[in-house]
Amino acid sequence: MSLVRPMRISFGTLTDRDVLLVRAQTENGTEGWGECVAFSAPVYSPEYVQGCREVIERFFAPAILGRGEIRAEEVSGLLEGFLGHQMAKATIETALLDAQLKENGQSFGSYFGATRSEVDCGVSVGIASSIDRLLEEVSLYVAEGYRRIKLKIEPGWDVDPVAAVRSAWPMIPLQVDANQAYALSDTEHLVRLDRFDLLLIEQPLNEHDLLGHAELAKRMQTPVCLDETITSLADARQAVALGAAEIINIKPGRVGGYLESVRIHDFCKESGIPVWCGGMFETGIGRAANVALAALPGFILPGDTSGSSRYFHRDVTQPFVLEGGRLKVPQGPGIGVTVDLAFVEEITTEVWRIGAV
Ligand code: NPG
Repeated sequence: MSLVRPMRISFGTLTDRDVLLVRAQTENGTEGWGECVAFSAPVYSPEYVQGCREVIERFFAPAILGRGEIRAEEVSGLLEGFLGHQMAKATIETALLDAQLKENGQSFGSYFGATRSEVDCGVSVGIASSIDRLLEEVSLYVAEGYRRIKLKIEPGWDVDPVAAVRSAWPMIPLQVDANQAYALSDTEHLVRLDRFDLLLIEQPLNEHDLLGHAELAKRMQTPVCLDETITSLADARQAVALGAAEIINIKPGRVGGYLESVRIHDFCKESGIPVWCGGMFETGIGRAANVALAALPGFILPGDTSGSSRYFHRDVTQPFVLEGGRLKVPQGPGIGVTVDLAFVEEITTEVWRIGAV
């Protein structure tokens, strides 16, 4: 699906998304959907669409099928022997959870422990061709009612664009995301961002550089938030213990699913670490589940849970539309949104059938 507004960041420009969807069916014929957040190329994480497809078909499906009805809660244990591949694992777990909750008549939000019926929404803005263009784009989002703006930064595109946005909107909640584009030796430069009253700086350094993030966190006033580094609850515990993460972006695909996301949320809530829900340009399928997760009490910062119109001309579910800068948490069973099967079929390029379907 092609993106309405492409996103340029330090590792390239994303103009479209090749979306891998898993449609699971229980013995009773109930269907569940899972959306894989991997991109076509392994640029954000080592996972990519065709790799996820392969690992699911070759390893995960055989480990799960043939065991009778298994519960979504058992998926991570059954797949534990296979290393990594969190996004592919999350896809399977989510599809099974959707089917399971549909059979029980329970929504994702109620199952996760959501305490809100709507969530505050933020939007992520890519690197623009000029500061004027950036201001134009941000003003569109502000007019749409977004409650927080996130600007992508990289060396050469940081202090000036942030200063321009801050001076145009002195009060707007603002944060920046570097997607690992800096080194610890850039600390003095990054400290110049402190005067813009930012909510956070996200993943400034390499994903493996926990000690670097801990050092930077000591030297910057702006809170350091981790994204790519956190692929599990264990990572979150370590990062918090080291002082490398003062805030965590929870992306369910990156951490192996919604169940691990809830565990990370619970740990962070107990530890006084704010969390927010990240985005991976999900269609309405993944977005519905993200919005449900973002309704948990520890998600105190607005997420990258933008309206469908930020991403696609037409969504594969009913579109998510912002009202007063918020999205409503779906209340129906499972993900709580209906998949437009005819449209999905129309845009499908490949289908794999696994098991007795
Ligand atoms: O709103 O879904 C969204 C996208 C939010 O910026 C976003 N995603 O690093 O968090 C990120 C990021 C991203 C952008 C990741 C482009 C990979 C490529």
